[in-house]
Amino acid sequence: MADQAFVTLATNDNYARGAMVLGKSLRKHNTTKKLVALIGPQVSEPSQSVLKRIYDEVRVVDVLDSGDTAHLAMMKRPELGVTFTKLHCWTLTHYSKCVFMDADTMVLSNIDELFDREELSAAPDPGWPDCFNSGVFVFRPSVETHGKLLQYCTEHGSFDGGDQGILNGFFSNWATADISKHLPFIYNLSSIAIYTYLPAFKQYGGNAKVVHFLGKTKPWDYTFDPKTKQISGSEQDAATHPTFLLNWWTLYSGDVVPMLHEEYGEQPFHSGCVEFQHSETVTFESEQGESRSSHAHAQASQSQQMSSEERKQKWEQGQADYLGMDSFDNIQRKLDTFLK
Ligand SMILES: [Mn+2]
Repeated sequence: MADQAFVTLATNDNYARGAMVLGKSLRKHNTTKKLVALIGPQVSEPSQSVLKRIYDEVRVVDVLDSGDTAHLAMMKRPELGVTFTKLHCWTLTHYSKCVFMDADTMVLSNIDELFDREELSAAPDPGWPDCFNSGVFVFRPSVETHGKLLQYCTEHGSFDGGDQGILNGFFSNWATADISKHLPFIYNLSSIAIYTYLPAFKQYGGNAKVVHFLGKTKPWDYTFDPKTKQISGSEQDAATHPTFLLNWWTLYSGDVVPMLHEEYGEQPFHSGCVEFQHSETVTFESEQGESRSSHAHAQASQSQQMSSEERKQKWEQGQADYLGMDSFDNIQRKLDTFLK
């Protein structure tokens, strides 16, 4: 149906990658619905181009620029910036019904049957099951509802600081009013639940239709070697099921990374895949040739003052420190330690 759509949100290039994988997973499972991505103004041009190849509609939402009620709401509650961007999905009134999905979700089968449900349908949150998890929900775009939600935001704020608190406050009878609005947990299976109730996961997990990578560490925070299918990095967070993570990386490295390469062209970028990092750096080294060593020392000392978080951001913006910390020699050394 042309007037029904899956909608997601990406406010930066990392979440954009999640959105790319989500969109690809929906296409792979032959959805008949439209795909819409709401993006923040920070999403880079090449990422926008890839999203446009996967999604029917990519819409830049800049609440700061909007000059309307959303902007006013934002001025009263500046801490809810991303939330206001998400609530923007209610303004997509050229669709009669939508399913919102977080960019850190991925579908494992066709889920078009969710459009048989009514607003607001969602699955229980594993942390507090009388609240719904706002990573996957069915809604009806409406300017009126959007206005009421914004008003609710300014009056009550969010009890958890994000959209889930607001939506649970606004649709407050979800837990008790209508059981048909309770989506089965398999439509929003968070990896956290696997560890909190393993026997249930063993019993029902095989039927999972949507996996939600809840928690701090997202799939794109890892590093993947497409040859060996090894996922590495992020020791602190074991809450992700390895099979789901591998599904994500297989789709990302096979279907999304080639598109990113096409859109970035000569511009370097950090794909997160070991072999791509390697070949990009080789290309750069052969181009830059001799000028490398003369700058290497100064650059190296400069980059040591940068935190690893800053450095990661630089990578993602395509500003790798090729002459210093991210030089071929250093990356080669790192790769060698993995290969041992
Ligand atoms: Mn999420």
